[in-house]
Amino acid sequence: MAKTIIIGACGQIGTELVLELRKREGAENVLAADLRDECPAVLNNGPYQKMDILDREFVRQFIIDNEIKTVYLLAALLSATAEKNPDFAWKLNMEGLFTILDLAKEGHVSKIFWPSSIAVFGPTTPRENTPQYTVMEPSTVYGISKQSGERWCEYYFNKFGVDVRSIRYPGLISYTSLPGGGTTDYAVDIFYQAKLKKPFTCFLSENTALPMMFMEDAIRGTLELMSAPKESIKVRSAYNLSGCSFTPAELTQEIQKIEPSFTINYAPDFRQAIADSWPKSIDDSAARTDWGWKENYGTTELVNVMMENVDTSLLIA
Ligand code: NAD
Ligand code: AKB
Repeated sequence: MAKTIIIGACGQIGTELVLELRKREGAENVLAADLRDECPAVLNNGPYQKMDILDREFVRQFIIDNEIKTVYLLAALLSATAEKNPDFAWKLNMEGLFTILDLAKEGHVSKIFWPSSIAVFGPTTPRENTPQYTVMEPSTVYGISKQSGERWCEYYFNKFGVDVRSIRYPGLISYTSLPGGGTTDYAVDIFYQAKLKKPFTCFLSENTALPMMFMEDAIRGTLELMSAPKESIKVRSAYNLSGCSFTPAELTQEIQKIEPSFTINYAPDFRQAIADSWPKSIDDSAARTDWGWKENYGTTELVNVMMENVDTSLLIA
């Protein structure tokens, strides 16, 4: 079995992606790598390597020496954190991508997954049912880095035949690890407060609709895209992918069906402007046609599974 590495493995997506890949490919074949000295206990069932994606020479040598053939590059600053440190966000979100694309161009790596985001869209994009191909003028440094990354992925595929695949993830909702600094994080944080039976203060206004997805759907979609035959992948920038779409008020109503005493108040901050520049819902017909994407979780299913599984001890871990 050829080896696979997940760089940025200790984050919200990485944790669940590593666990699922280890189930499928065997724990010893799936390397988790991240900046941290040690990985979280949940990833102790397989190999871990401390790695800074910005250390180009170390990353190159490690991947070549270990004959790693598939790379999932997840390390990045997300939208809210990136706005606080735009120079570093640009550096982190772009330099690592070139390191991995170049390894594939030179023939060391055979397949890459690099995630894009709904942040590639901007205030001039049609916001309802946002098409795969449309106006894209992102207004955040995060969105600019994801849009540029998409263009470079497509370029490396067209010029050098690099097999790089990507998804424009919506906001991802999960309970295994906490989110890492995005504009959609409220839709995870809210469940911890509901479970603690505390009121929740939302940093977005009540009618802000955003595309969202339960993590299990996102991981399954990612692995379906990665195992699809090369010929069926028609989009080499990144695929739109839709799960569900809701506002904070709608999410609250669903939570109140399970926890009737739950209350929310609204104190929009700088993240409101970011959310206002993003789509409300996504047209993902290209992913459905090309490689058979279909979501399993709507808003009600997502709320049920989150309320059942959120473990508030993660907040102090
Ligand atoms: P996260 O912030 O939870 O995790 C990122 C991980 O990368 C962290 O464990 C961090 O320690 C690690 N990291 C940071 N700098 C690093 C470096 N220099 N070298 C190695 N590791 C480093 O992020 P996430 O939510 O898991 O997102 C992963 C990817 O998916 C990102 O590219 C993000 O833009 C994209 N994405 C996420 C979402 C979402 O809702 N979570 C939505 C759209 C796109
Ligand atoms: C964020 O809010 O930054 C991420 C994303 C949608 O890319 N969750």
